[in-house]
Amino acid sequence: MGIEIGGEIEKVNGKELSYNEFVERYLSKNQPVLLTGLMDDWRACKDWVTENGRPNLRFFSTHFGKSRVQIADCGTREFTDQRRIEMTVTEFINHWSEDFVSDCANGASREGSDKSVLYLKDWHFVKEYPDYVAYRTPVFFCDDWLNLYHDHYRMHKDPDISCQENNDISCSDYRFVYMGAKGSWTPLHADVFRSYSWSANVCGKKRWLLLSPSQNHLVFDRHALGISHPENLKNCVYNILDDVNETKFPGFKKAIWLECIQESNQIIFVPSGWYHQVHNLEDTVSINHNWFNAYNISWVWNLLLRDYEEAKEYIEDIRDISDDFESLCQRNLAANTGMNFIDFFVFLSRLFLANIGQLYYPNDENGSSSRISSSFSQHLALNLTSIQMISSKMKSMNLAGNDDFFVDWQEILDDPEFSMLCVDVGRTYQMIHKQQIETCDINKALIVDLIYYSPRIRTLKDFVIFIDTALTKLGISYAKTF
Ligand SMILES: O=C(O)CCC(=O)C(=O)O
Repeated sequence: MGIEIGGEIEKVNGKELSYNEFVERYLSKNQPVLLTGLMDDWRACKDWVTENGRPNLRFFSTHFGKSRVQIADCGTREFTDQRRIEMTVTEFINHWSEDFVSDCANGASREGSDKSVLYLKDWHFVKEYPDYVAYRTPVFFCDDWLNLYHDHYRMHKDPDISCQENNDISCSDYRFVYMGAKGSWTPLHADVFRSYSWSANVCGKKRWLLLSPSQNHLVFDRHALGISHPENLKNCVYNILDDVNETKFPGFKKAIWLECIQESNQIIFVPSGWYHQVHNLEDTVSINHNWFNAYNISWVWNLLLRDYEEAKEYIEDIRDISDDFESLCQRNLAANTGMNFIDFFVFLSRLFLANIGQLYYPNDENGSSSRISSSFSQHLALNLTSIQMISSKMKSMNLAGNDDFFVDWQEILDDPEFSMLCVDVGRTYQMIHKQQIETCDINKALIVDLIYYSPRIRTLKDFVIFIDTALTKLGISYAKTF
């Protein structure tokens, strides 16, 4: 049973696209696009590629060979993913080169060989080599709350839960390098936190198959059909190009896929919640980021809510004998999803303060109207109102254990990491909107006023009241796209 391809992903010259056009046509509509012309000056495109356009394996081995990385064995399934092993970059490259030499000698293609194709995935290259500037993130993808936040904080505090490998690099960010020989591939999935992703081919060629979220129910097993949250049952097709069992997945044959052949120097934007499967048609090196912002933060919250319901259902039978059932649910949620409600609340609080800090000083001096019309201010207003919307949704859940939603503003504001987050947030939106704005002492301005009337936020209700008051003070009631 083959799959039905309904069309191709639109291809656009990124040099001829403005930021606002990208937002309007793709980001806010959650539509994929293939972008060209955005990698011309990347160091990675020179250093990592040989003259004949192949991955420069020797360069990787010489300069980054000692890094320990995650390698997927593409021939072995483990639950919903491929089996992972850890090795050094040099070990991985030796394996890759040996395959290449023996295949050339036998005149055989690697696809036909018995040996499993290995695929280096999720290498936190930027965190590990911050001084080697391999690339600059294109402006379209810079409004990235996930990585801005991870540059200063961890999403979940307890390292036993949040990060199985328990090492700083592997918990650090969502900026990755992928490297794999022809034939390596990634099974069907939707991205972590239902984030957006972008993926740039430094060299090689990939085949992407994407499914619109409106058809997600078709790739889940028959028990999920007709249920409001089909993904809860977790039985998703693993390889859409395999013989998919029609009895188990009766909806699968109705799915209509979008296809994209991505060449080198092209970047694909994968929107939130789009299931996708990816095949390397040639030896390929790519860079990819996961990210979210005001446009898809509701996807993150919806996933968290769904995973929370699932965590709760899973231990429902011990509710009566559990001292603190809600805490247990939150613990399991953090373990399974990478964050829980409290983490998300702290994340939203810090982001809210960092955004409002950009608007606060000038408005305090001049009144709100002088700046709120600019695209820079509009963007911040959009961020703030999206956080307001999500916080109100969280509040309406009336969660037990609400006392855990405790944020000490003073502590946040006194934290040097927060000052740095504010600087990064300011720089990001100034860069996106090409604005030069005087920097100000955000901490002092905020402490004087915001803290005055709200030193402690004990409940989500307090938080929502605080947000509403702060937005009213700034004259922000509704933010449209800019
Ligand atoms: O390039 C790949 O193999 C997979 C990348 C991917 O799935 C993603 O960026 O979300």
